[in-house]
Amino acid sequence: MRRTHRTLVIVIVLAAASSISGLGAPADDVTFAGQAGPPEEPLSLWYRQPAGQWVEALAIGNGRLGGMVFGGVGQERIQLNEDTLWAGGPYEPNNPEALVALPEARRLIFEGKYREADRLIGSKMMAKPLQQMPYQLVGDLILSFPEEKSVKAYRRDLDLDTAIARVTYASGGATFTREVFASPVDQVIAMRISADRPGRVSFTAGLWTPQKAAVSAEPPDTLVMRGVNAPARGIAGALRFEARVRVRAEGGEISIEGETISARGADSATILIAMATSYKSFKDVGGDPGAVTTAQLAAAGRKPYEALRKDHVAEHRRLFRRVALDLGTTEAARRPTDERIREFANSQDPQLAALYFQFGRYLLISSSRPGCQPANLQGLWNESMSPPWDSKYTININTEMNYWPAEPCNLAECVEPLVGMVMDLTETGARTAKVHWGARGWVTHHNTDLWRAAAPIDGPAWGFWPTGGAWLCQHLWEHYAFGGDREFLARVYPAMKGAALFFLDTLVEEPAHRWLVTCPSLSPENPHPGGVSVCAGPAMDMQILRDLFSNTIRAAEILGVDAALRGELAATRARLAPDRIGAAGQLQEWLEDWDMKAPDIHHRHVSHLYGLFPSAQITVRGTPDLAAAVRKSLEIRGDNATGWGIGWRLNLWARLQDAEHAYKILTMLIGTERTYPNLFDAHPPFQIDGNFGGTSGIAEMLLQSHAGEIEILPALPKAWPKGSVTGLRARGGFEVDLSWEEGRLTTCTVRSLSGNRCRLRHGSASREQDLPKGEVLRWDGR
Ligand code: FUC
Repeated sequence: MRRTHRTLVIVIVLAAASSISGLGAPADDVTFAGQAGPPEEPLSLWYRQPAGQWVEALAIGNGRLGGMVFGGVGQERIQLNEDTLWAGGPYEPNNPEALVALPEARRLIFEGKYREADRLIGSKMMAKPLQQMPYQLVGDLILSFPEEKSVKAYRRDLDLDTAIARVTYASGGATFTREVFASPVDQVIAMRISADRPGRVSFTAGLWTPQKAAVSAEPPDTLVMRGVNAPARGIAGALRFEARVRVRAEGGEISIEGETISARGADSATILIAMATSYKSFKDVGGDPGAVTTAQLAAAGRKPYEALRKDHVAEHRRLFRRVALDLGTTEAARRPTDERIREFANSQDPQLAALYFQFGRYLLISSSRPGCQPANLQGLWNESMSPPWDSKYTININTEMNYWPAEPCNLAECVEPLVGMVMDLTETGARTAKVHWGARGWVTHHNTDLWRAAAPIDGPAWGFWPTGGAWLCQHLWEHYAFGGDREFLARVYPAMKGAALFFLDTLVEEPAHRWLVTCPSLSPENPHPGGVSVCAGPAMDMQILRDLFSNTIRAAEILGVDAALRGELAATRARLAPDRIGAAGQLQEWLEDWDMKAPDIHHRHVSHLYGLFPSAQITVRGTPDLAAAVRKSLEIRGDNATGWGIGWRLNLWARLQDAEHAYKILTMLIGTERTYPNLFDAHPPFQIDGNFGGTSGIAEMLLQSHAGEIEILPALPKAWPKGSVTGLRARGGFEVDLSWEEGRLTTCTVRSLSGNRCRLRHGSASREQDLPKGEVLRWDGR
């Protein structure tokens, strides 16, 4: 549905779009007239003005290549990323001094001398260098268009169903359209610039980068940027990279001027961008980015634009269309996305929640396809040489949160890059386990990077946490729990076993109860009343290890291996410190009842609540006392937090099955404080985990499957009285479609993918039956 153009005139003077080009581009100083209506596809982000800031630009990606599309009229900027362009090269961060200090650090902690322990750990037991390598950018493609004084009906949008960003406007009697997408099929970013009148397409294309690189033109139609990556923290850059841009015009002329290419008087033009680095693996940088980009550009160049577009859309839809969500729609849905975000908390706009949900799925498809790097703190999209927290992998919550929606939201193959990273870490983390802890198996602390560094970084308050790898292993098990792929389990079992062996070797007995605990460790980033974070046996570690040991035992049983190890793991599991309820009725974060005395009781992390979500050790029906303690802890902590902190709270309230509280948290997430105009999550600054936590949380409100049964509409808020969802996945190998009216289930359809017994619950009603593979069960919840 297109809104008829109104005569109302809005005037927006844009800030100069960019000061970086040096391409003689006119700054956008354009009058915007004649309001554009919404795009036809309701799953679109759209705006009536170009992006002024990076967090207004629209993200495209094929898992490996990323682009941020600004949509300026006089100047288009497409900020470019390639997911292996990080600083540094293969390096060894392990510190041989660490192991010598380990017994003393443990003694100090068990004697309650936490500050002394912190000092010792800080001086002797951290990685060298103390920080890892940052993720960086390729640069910008800048297109300078002829000067425009005034344009009409300007609109830019991102259609989530086609994964195509678009800019349209009218000027001088012609309507101009730009389309841009990152093709997972042809491994290029493709852009088409067209006008509905012949001969009207003219522009100059150039490349800019802050990297050490040179741009040159290769006749007749190609720009090439060749560079080397940056050093960081004393580690030399070891990568070469190349970006190649080809401009093709239909009609008109193409010419090369210096390091730019111009199209003049064309009917339309197609721009193809290929990018690659010499990265082959965390220990091999011997790739040939020139050969790769040349071949990719040649292959893509042989296909007509329409064929590139068609293949891209089909591949995107193969994943994207597996899940459809309808929460109802209102007039608000016809407004531009930035306005809707501003008003979400006070408007009736259920479709924005559905859009946010699908945007999270879109982001995962766009930043984490098989064969690529996993989604980092910013997914794939980064415009800085020194981004916040280096845009790495923070494993004490952020990386895991990125992957929470993958299995339930039917994007299981998007986990593959994470699995690949875990398998790499079994190698680098084995060195760290040996050098830092004198242990078998492998370990990863709270961060890693492209080079899979596994040693503790930053400082003891953040980095001295040995449980990161164990948490990542949860995703290996969940992939099996949802998909039932025995071959996959056999492939990843060595990683689970190795993670478990590390803890068999490093758990120590604490003096008070003789429980087995991690030490030194910490409850992620939260200082306790001892004034520092380092401690023994925080609740989160114990919960993660219960999962790791249980999953490893189950996997070994399924695969019929390691009988003796199973026994050892079960015996050790039984001796881990249990979850405990403190004097305030809260779930204790530490071995001691410190929660109410901790310096920051509203801390953003809620690590000890891992047991409720993402784990299933605590459930509302199975362990009601512990679930009540989690609720108490959440109340004490408060609702407000960083973007991901709110995302985690959303999932927790959904698991507590408190629909209205979950919804309240969702309104905090989808509001201007935690969501930028382009729907990116605001920590702030931009961090993508909150997007994924939000998508996962909405799924958890509609369907849960962690407690041995599929629970339908466990946390449906009043704001969504009528709706439907298709294609959600449940553990045990099921795909579920639901619809509801007046807040009550009308139909539920369960498809069996693995032939397991199916247990359903809706409120107090339940149903249980065998469901052979391929068969479908329909239930109305009564
Ligand atoms: C953890 C969090 C911070 C931030 C960083 C990337 O350290 O505590 O809030 O998200 O990761």
